[in-house]
Amino acid sequence: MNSPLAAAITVSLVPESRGGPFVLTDGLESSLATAASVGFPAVEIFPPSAEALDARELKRLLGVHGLSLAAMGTGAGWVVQKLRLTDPDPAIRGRARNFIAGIVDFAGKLGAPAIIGSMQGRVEAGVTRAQALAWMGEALEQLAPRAHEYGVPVLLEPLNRYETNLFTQVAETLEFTRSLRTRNVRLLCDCFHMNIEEVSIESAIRSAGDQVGHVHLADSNRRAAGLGHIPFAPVVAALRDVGYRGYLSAEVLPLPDAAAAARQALAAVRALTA
Ligand code: LER
Ligand code: MN
Repeated sequence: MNSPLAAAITVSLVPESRGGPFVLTDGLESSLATAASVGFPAVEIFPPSAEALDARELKRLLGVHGLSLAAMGTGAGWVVQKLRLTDPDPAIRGRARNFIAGIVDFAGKLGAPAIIGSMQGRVEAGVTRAQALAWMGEALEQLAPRAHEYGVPVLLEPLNRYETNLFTQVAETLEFTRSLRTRNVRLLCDCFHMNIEEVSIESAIRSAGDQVGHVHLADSNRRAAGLGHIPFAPVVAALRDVGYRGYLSAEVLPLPDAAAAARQALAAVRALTA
């Protein structure tokens, strides 16, 4: 979090994520060039795995284009490898944890946090909610101190009900994070999910206060802010009121096309933060 309310844009390097909310999907080099030419100061990267990335090359490209790394997603562990932290199989839970640890280390060295969204999994049939929460707790008690060594948090993202039944709302997610020993988990507030699950997006942000660690600025239809019907001015006012000084990251669909979505996402952040 290096500047107050800066824009970021999503870059996916995972072919299997096509159709998902990622704007730039043309490979690392081309995507970073596009992000910079549109005017973004930062990118959020969704990699296949930590091992699939070349740290030197990524650092070089970020430097060439004057971009920061806002955050790094871990969802490919689920999308590609079907790993999740609440899988009933302990071997899969262990692999999920290792997968995320790799991204915590990789992103941490670049000063960026890792995101746990779809890797939270769900409360499966035959598993109690208490058990799923205990598995999440065990994982986060390891991953969050690991991220702390790099001076970054781990980001836990409530998702909408069609993607998980574990963390769908800010209140229950906060109750869980406050129950942990580690103080290094922050919430990722994704306005698309919040528009489905929260009574009020801005009230949820106010209730999270200083626990807001990252924001996915996506509209009601998951297009760039301004292309749906969420009133964003009160959302940004709430973020300012809680002292949030991080990224407003466009994790949105590349519609009507990637270039137009990118331009709209940046214009929306500029208008909202002017
Ligand atoms: C998934 O819907 C999402 O919002 C991502 O940020 C989670 O990995
Ligand atoms: Mn999201």
